[in-house]
Parts: sequence; structure tokens; C-alpha cells
Amino acid sequence: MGSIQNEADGRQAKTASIYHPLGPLTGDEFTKCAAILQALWPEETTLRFKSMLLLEPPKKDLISYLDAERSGQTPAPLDRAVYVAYYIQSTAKLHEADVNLTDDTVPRNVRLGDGVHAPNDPEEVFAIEKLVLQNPEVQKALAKLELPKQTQIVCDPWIYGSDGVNDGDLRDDIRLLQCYLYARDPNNPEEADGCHYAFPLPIPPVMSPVDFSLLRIDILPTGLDHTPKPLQSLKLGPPNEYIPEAQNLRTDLKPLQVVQPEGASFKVKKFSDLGRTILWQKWDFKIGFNAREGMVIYDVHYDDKSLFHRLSLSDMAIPYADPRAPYHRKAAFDLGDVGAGIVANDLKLGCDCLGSIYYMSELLNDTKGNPREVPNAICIHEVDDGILWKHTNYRTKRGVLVRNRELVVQTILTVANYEYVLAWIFNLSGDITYEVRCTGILSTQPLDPELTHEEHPYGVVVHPGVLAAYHQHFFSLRIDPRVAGNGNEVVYDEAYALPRDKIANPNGTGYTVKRSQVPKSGGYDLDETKNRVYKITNPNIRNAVNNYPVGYKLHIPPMQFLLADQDSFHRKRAEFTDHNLYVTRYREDELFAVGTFTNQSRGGTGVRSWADRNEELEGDPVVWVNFGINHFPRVEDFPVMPMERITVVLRPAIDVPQSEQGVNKSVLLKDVEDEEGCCLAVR
Ligand SMILES: [Cu+2]
Repeated sequence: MGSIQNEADGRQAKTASIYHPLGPLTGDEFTKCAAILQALWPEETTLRFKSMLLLEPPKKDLISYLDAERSGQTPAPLDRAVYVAYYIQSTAKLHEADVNLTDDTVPRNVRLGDGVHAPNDPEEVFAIEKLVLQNPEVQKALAKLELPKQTQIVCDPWIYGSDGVNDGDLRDDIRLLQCYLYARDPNNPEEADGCHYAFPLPIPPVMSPVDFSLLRIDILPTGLDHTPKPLQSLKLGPPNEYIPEAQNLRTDLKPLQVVQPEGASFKVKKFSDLGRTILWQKWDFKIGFNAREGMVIYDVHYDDKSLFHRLSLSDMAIPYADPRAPYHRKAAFDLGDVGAGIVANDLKLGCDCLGSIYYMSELLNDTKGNPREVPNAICIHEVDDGILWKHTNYRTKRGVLVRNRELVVQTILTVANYEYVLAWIFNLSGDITYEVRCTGILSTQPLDPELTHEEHPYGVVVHPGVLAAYHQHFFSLRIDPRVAGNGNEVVYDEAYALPRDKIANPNGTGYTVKRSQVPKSGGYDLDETKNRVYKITNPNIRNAVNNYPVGYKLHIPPMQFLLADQDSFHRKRAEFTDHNLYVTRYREDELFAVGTFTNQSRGGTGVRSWADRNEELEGDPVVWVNFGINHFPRVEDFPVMPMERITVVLRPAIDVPQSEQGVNKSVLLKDVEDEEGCCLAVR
């Protein structure tokens, strides 16, 4: 039984259970799944549930179901099943199981090897944040810094990472957390929202989330080389707060209200308790949600034509540049190590999105297998996106212009210091844009104050005594296409200059475009020297105008590939970061580009390994679009980074009404010129 709250209209309604094979897991299903697994164990054995993810039915069955449903039939229900990763409480004994909720069976329940670790869960992380500060050894180390008595210490537990070292207490084979410590402004110690990233401390204890013991206390290098200095009295720099009450805010920004007097143009249908079908401007698709990927888009159709079976962000990788211990291990996979659903923000009306908003609240499991609410995890709204197209007949001066409207399906993740604003954006001309806005706070590290004006090899000084290391952000978008039905291919078009030829190309100006097919699974790259463009096509369905196979073109932004070297663990683990795209042949259990378990992983479990099967695609390709940025921090990125946007666009080859003042009701600004009357300085 799901409980849906829509903040937009303030209603909360208990809903009856609606079956659908793609419906996000309901509260009853989480509870039942936990009970079925618990029944396999003696009563005194406590299970700690990590992941509980909907195990989607086999694609073949699912497609038959969805097609039948679309043609108005009532297809026979498919089994509901759950993928579960769980520990025996307070041990490192990790298991994974498939639980069938339809016939109450557990077809698979296996103990995983010692080197495989589930993500840390929020309960463990919050516990560690407290316990690390209560540890006498940590307190003794902190005392050496001689901070003002009232100083509050804050802990950011970080994923430990891998370096293959298993010597003494420098071991990366057991599940650990590296606890980066910070102070809050000693002159404002009670401000819980104070920006502690302005006061990084050189002490990162290593804690076990299994028994909450302290393994060791590292000391961070704070100079220009690898040598950590003995702990000594530390003079904290000035604060740098982002909360509005600590700022002098501009006062001359006039309200800009988004008003839809006739309501929104989209319709929402419940396809399950927690899943929603969106109908908007010929688009029709389903939105699901899970702990790992957050929002997932299914069964995308435009004008009743099939386009994509499943669209999701499959993982992120954020490796840091600083080669000094322990930073050499600093590399996060935010979906695999944490979970996009788990850290989804509770979105607020009139804040995260403007206008007429529909929210989806979702449910995830806690570590006991009980449901917990993720309120307003996804917001859906329309925005005006400026001009879609325009043409003015210069002879008659008549201009025809159509404005672009977009439907934005958005979720926002907070992964400790950082925020990711993630959106699937649909428009009026068949484009689907995946937009990432990187914002939030840099994960800072301490720097000797006298080096504040020195150039640093591994990062940028963003505040006195505060270094922000260079780091790369990688994203892998998983596209399971169904353009115009089954039997898709991946092709690429390239432009070539034609050789000079007395008859065919007498002035040397000609060029042509050649198409090639992606023959097998593998890693593929952009090539701007050929303007290489990848397309997903359906060779069985032809465009009526030119008889070309219909298709969707992929606008993939260029990126610098992973800089860590071939033998590094960053490279072995972050399997998707060395090509602009990977193409694999569809397999049921291959959803996550770095593999199912990324926490302290060793590699060999992700998309590079799957592509290496060198398989024929046989009309069932999965396209992994990899993109990202290399973040050279700026002083202006601190304390909070103005968003940096990256987009991937999927676009096809228009009946939108002309943009008219009668509908848009724009207002002519008057009396806004300045004294000289020359410019629109709105006061
Ligand atoms: Cu960054």
C-alpha cells in the first residue's frame, strides 16, 4: 500500500494496490520481501537490508506485456520480484537474493565473496558521524590542533576506495569509511548549517561501518608534497557561509512568476501505486523509481510510435587528482556507492521548480526492510524554452515563430557535499534531453595557510588554507532503445572531403557523408575531425520522404577521458570512463555501468568487461552514453558552486501553434531607461 502525498495540492491519499510489472516496489512488497528472506534464517539472525530493487521481468515478456497493454488488452500479470543485497547484521557476510513475491519463493540466495561490499547505508553513515567524534583516539588527535574550546567538529564519511594495499591496517579488502573531519566556525558554533568546508582538518580517521571500530587515524598532507606534518596547533581561517542570513543579498531582483492560467498541459495517470504515466504533447512514457537509479523512464512513445524501452542514469564516477595518500583512493560512484533514490531531495514548491508542479513521492526500504517515504522525490513541470523555430519572409516581412515548451522531469541528489540536479526534458519537436547540473560544495582539503597564494599541483586554493582538488565527473546514461519497434542498430555518420577531381570536384570544395554500422559490442568515440555522429536506427522502418531508416541521433558532449593510468584502480573500476559510448548486446542483469557492487570494487564487473565479449548486437543493442567534466575549481565555486550544466540530446528528424501575443500576454516595459535613456537597466 503506497501513500502518495502531492505537496502541490496538499492532499494525502492512501491508494489501493494497482498491479503493474514496472510499478516501483510498494510498502507491502518491501515488508513481504524482508519477511520471506528472514524466514530462511534462524529467528535470532538479524538481517540488514541494503538494496531492495525491483527485479524487472525479462525484457521479452515485458515488451509483450507493454504492447498488449497499449493495444487495449489486459495482459496476464508477470511475476513481481525483488533483487536484494543484505548482510547478516554486524558482520561482513554479504548475500544477494532474488525474491519472487508472486509465489513467495527465493530462487537465488547466495553468499558473496569477502572482497565484495554493499553500499554504506544512511543509518551507518549517521552513526559513524557521531561515533568517530566520541572515539578517545580521535579526540586525542583533535586536541593536538588546539582549536578554540567551543569549536564543533563535523565528519563527512567518505567511501574508502581501492588501492590494492592490504598491509597491516592499510587494508582495502574490508568495508571501511574514510572520515574527513572539518570544524564549524568557532565564532558561530551553534549554526548547524555553517559551511564546515571552509575549515578542513588534517585528520581523517578510518572507521569500520560493520562494528564501528576505529582502524587507524591518517594524517593528511597539507603542503605541496606527500609528507604529512606532525599534528600541531592549527589556526583556522575566516568563515565562508552560504546561508542567506550570512550574506548581503541583492535587493533589486523583481519577482518573475510562472503562471499557467488554464493549468498544465500534461496529464498524469497512475500505472501502479507509485508509478506514473505522463501524457504530454504526443509524448507518453512511464516514470519509475528505485534506490539505485532514482527516476527511471520506461516505454517512451511519441505520437504512438515506440522510441525507447528504458532510460536511466546508470552510474557516476568522480575520481580526484591528488595522488597523495589517502586522496589517491578518493573516487566515488555515487549511484553504486550510495544510490540516487536514497539521496533524492524532498523538492519544494516555488523553489526547486516554478509554475504548476506535479510531485511524485516514493518509497524505499530501510535496513530492517520496512518502507520509508521519499517525499517529493521527482517533480514534473513545463517550462518555456525560448524559440523553437522562426522564419521571416524577408520580402513580405511576415515572421512565423514557434516557442519551445519543455516538460521537465527532475530529481535532485545531495551526495554529502555535492548536489546533482538531474532532469529528463521532453520538447515539442521530439527531442529528449538529459541534463545534469553540478552544484553544491566542493569536497575541500586542508592547506598550510602560508601556501594560500602559492600555485598548487593538485588543485586550486578557494579560500585561505583551503584547497579544492581537481577532479573529474563522469556520468553514464543507459539507453535501451526501441526506435520504431524492435531490431535497432547503432550507426555513425562521418563527413569526408572529396578528393579533387577534374570532373566530380574541380574546385576541391566537395564533401560527402558516409554511414557505417557499429558492428559489435565495444567502446566507441567521437571524432570531431570527421564530425562523427552516432544514431540509433531501425533498418526495418523507413522514412517516407527519403527512404532512410528512421532513427534517433545522439548529441554527445565531448569529454576528457579518465586521466588515471591504465594500471590504476580508478581505471580498473570506472569502466565507462574511457570511451564516449559503449555499445553492448542486451543482457537482463546489466543495468549499472560499473557493476552491481562498486564499494571498494576491483573492476571487471562493468560495461567495459561486457563490451569485451565482442558480441554481435543482433538487433538488441544497449547504448551507454558517457559524458562529464573535468572540474578545475574556481574561487567563485566556493562556498557553493554556481551550477555547471552538461546535456546529452536524443533527437529525431512539427505542428506546434504559432507563438501569439494573444495567448502569451507579454508586457511592454516602460520607464525603465536610465538617465541617459540608452539601455534597459531595469530598476
Ligand atoms: Cu566538481
